[in-house]
Amino acid sequence: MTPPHPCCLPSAAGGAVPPSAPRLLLALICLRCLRRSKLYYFYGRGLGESLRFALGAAGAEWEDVFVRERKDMVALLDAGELMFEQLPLLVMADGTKVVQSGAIVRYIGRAWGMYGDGSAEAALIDQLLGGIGDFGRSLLRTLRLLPVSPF
Ligand SMILES: N[C@@H](CCC(=O)N[C@@H](CS)C(=O)NCC(=O)O)C(=O)O
Repeated sequence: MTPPHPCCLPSAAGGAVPPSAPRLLLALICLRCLRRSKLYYFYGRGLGESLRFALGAAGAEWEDVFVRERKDMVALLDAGELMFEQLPLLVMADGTKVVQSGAIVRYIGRAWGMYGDGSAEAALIDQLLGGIGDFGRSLLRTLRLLPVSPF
């Protein structure tokens, strides 16, 4: 995982464009960052990791933007970037913004032609994603990292 560029910090201006003049200048001269999609998530694997795998499998160029401090999350919230006030958030180089990890992974699949050929194959992929999600949650319950159902 590469460390984020200083110009990739989330901001009240909409995440991709930092508000202060020095940062704005940095973003303008940082072509590497401008050309890349950005995945905003907390500093950890969590719901971001499967998206990183998907972006990696797609051969995408992206920047991990780690939200490390409360003020960075507040800046994203205040900018109205988070439809459900949660991360992850994917901001594509063309400006497309997607939240909800399931929607993001499917978006990546469609955008990079990895979502099968036709609705039957897409349904097969959806079933696999659903099953993998269930397996992950069972594992977390076994490790007592998620509450166990009383039933
Ligand atoms: N259904 C959402 C869940 C997202 C979610 O729970 N995000 C957590 C981090 S893993 C979050 O942003 N928590 C901050 C908060 O709720 O204030 C998804 O799959 O993206």
